[in-house]
Amino acid sequence: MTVDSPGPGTSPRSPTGAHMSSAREGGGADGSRIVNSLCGMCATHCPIQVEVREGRAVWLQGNPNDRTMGTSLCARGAAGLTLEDDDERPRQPMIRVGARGAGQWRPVGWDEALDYVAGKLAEAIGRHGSRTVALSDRGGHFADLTRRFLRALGSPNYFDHDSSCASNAHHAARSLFGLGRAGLSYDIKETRHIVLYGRNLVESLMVKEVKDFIGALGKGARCTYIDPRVSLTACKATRYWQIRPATDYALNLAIIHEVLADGLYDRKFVARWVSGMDYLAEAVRGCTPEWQEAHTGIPAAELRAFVREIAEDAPNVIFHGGWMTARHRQSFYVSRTAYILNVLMGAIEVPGGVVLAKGPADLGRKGLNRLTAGMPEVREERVDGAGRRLPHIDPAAGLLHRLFAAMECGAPYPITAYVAYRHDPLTGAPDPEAVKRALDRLDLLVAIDVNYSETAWYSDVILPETTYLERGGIIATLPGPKPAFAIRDQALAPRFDTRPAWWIFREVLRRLGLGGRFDFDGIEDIWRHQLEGTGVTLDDLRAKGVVPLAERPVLFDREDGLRFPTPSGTIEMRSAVLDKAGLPSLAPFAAPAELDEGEFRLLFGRTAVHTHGQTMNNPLLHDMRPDNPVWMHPDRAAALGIADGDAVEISRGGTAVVTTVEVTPLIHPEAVFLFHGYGRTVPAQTRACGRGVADQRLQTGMLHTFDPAGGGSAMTETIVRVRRIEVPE
Ligand SMILES: Nc1nc2c(c(=O)[nH]1)N[C@H]1C(S)=C(S)[C@@H](COP(=O)(O)OP(=O)(O)OC[C@H]3O[C@@H](n4cnc5c(=O)[nH]c(N)nc54)[C@H](O)[C@@H]3O)O[C@H]1N2
Ligand SMILES: Nc1nc2c(c(=O)[nH]1)N[C@H]1C(S)=C(S)[C@@H](COP(=O)(O)OP(=O)(O)OC[C@H]3O[C@@H](n4cnc5c(=O)[nH]c(N)nc54)[C@H](O)[C@@H]3O)O[C@H]1N2
Ligand code: SF4
Ligand SMILES: [Mo]
Repeated sequence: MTVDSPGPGTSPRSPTGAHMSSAREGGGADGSRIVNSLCGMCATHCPIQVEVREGRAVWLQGNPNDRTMGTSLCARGAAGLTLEDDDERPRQPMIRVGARGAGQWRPVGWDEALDYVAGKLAEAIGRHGSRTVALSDRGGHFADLTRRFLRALGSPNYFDHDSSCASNAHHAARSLFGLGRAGLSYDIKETRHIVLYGRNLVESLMVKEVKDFIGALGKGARCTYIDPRVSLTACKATRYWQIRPATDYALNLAIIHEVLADGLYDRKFVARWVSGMDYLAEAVRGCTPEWQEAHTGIPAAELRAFVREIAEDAPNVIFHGGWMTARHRQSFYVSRTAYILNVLMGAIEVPGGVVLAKGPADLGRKGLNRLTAGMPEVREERVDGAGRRLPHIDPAAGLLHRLFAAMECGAPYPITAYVAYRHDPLTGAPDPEAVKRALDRLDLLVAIDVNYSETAWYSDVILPETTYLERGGIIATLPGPKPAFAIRDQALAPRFDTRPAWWIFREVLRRLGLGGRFDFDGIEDIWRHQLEGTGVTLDDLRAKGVVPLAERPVLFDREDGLRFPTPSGTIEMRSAVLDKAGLPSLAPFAAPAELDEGEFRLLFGRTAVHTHGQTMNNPLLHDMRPDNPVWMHPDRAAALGIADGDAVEISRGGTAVVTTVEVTPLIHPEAVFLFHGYGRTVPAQTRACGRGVADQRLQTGMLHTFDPAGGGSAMTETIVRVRRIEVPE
């Protein structure tokens, strides 16, 4: 039997784990065994080891075969054990019986659930063609599987979550280098100075990156951290600027102005690789340190001192292009100018700077066989226009908010069936009521999730996936200066009547008569297909968990070895693709609107112990941080008669939420701040339901407000009002 192709009647966890063929023996003397896998508590997918005893996971740790990772895990990674033990998750397929969102369900077997889904899909495709089916997922390492499913169906409408995440940074990188965000990595370990714009990397974290960052600081590296809020990363920084929200672009234009005025840039690198320097000089004309001070609140003299300092540390410096990056209308240009500063510093393809990610082909090796290869090409235009009507938007990710717009108005063509896989748009997209209005137009909404997500609770069918510890996943390529293959192996038998996604997709396709387009027997069969010809064996990969494809980080020759796939082959200060889209490569800075007394800009971010909304009901993590009081500056609180701990109403238009207030100077006076993910509404999540408040619910009217150049939802343009309220004892 293959590892996790659960046949009919797969039983709950066998106390011996005896029916699992993936078990490698020889762990502890007590019969325990170690399974190498990938964490699933956030989308970073850190390499881990699972110690399994008598069919139960008893210990999780980082996989020390990955040297940077060592045995470390973050709090969320460790809480994989409590996810496993949690009964408050979907335990079998369910079909909705009441109104959407009413929470009335009929538990069904897999055959009935899959027949229902396939029947509805067949109807939708019969009426509108395959393109009427859309699917969104969390993107990243395993998206090759979901893309295969959509290709097999014949629909172009694959979306990842990125329009509410890294879309602006991704498109900024593409417009400059021709490479997406993932095509660039940061050599934080060796850097001498790292500049972070709201990139809260010790809290909004990836384990390896935190270790590199703390290690670099220990060796004397400097960190300049810029954020309207004192985050944990601000506390580690050597310089902190409490910038006025949504003004980082003015700051960057002024830094570039100084670098050009004082001739502090790497002339040799720029002459070899860069085009459009005249355009850049024109874009920063008049953007002096004094000019930016009026917008950002950062003293001109401090900016000048910073520029001198970082130029001394160049080229081993990093201006981080951001990840989530403050989500305002010009955050694309914040990212673009941060990337430009790396170029001016000559910090490209040098130790301690920005290093181009390498794939197997760059090392003269064969990469994984792609699951999408061999599938018929889908020529139909995407419903969001990405790549064609919107030439500057990457069609590999799409713009999810444009999908919802199309769903709602039926144009350019109808979307009538939608699968949310490993994705919870009712938490992750702004304005859930607006998203629901779009979802209400569907004939079929399916959620494939391990939790009762907000979207799952609103869907027609919930197909519960086995947890990451209970399933094998497709092999991933981890790109970077030292690329690697990594595997998620199955550690445990499923506790409940759940199935891995590859099995679900295959069974749906079979029912649609498309089984020939996904004819794998099991996950091992998929693994063997992926690895064929790569020179890496499945046994080796399972024994180590991660197999690097190079001995040490690879750096290309900066004279002749760099390739930038832009139209001109250069690093384009003026982007030909943006020109084609009719967008400026560097727009004039647009100052944020002044706010009234009582108005605040609503900012948000992550806490180190939760992943978005998905861990809110995790017993361990819920206890660590069960709710999210709103942060407010003491001066503003005093003016509004608000004291620490008071109950307040936060409102926008007709939407209002009630929470308590944390009065703190750690937040800029113009803003209030909430941790994201709270305010769950699913009653089946008894711990999290109703605890804390949801920032996305306050983002009313913002679903279709986005940065036109980067496509990212402009969520931090949300202005709210706050007032004190009396709560009855
Ligand atoms: N207002 C506001 N909106 C935001 C943000 C914010 O801070 N504020 N953050 C934005 C960012 S950066 C992002 S990345 C997005 C994230 O938005 P999402 O991608 O929707 O969030 P995730 O928490 O990563 O997980 C999505 C779903 O995957 C499920 N899941 C987890 N593991 C598995 C699994 O193994 N199998 C399956 N099938 N499902 C699984 C979870 O239960 C969850 O329901 O939200 C964005 N939206
Ligand atoms: N623990 C944990 N770690 C995670 C995740 C998680 O859910 N939990 N999610 C992962 C994901 S998907 C992502 S995208 C990353 C996100 O990682 P980051 O991009 O670091 O994102 P956030 O946590 O959203 O942090 C946003 C910060 O931006 C600040 N900010 C708001 N407005 C402005 C502004 O105008 N200018 C500046 N300079 N700063 C501003 C906010 O105050 C906040 O501190 O984290 C990843 N890591
Ligand atoms: S950062 Fe934490 S939760 Fe995310 S994959 Fe790594 S250990 Fe797991
Ligand atoms: Mo994200």
